[in-house]
Amino acid sequence: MAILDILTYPDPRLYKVASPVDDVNGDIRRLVRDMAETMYDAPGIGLAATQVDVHKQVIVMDLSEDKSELRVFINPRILNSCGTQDYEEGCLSVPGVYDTVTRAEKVTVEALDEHGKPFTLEAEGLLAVCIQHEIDHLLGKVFVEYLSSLKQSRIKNKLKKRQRERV
Ligand code: GNR
Ligand code: NI
Repeated sequence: MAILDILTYPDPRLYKVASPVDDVNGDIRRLVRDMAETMYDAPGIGLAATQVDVHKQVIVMDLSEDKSELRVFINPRILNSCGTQDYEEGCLSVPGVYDTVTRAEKVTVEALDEHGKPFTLEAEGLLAVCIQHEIDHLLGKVFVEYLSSLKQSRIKNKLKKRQRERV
């Protein structure tokens, strides 16, 4: 197992579009395990492979309090969505920034699990928010892109300044 480095916005690698996984093999299962360890260590409730600079359609998520409900989504597709909800989002790639995003209230998602087995899940509330947030990462999109351009440039400047100070 390994804890992977998480890319920080506005790293250009966060804008890459992930490719579908064509074979859910041992390498993918190792990636899933490392991503889960990285997510729990951060700690966060979700992580997309894009955030660890692997541009494959792999997501891990766990909304439980005790790390007991790991969910894996490989090649996820939203089949249906309805309604809207506002949620104050954060992102491990945008540390210290929280802001409200409007997304669908309910989504039906189809994906493969870590054994390559297809499943369909109907999600609402925070689970639906998290699925949409992670699928956006696979499409090269970070949640701050839903905010005003003024807020986006302030966030970019803040994070760039912080990175300069850390080196
Ligand atoms: O840990 C996370 N918390 C969170 C809170 C509200 C909405 C979305 C998220 S996902 C985030 C982890 C992350 O950055 N995943 O990409
Ligand atoms: Ni994120």
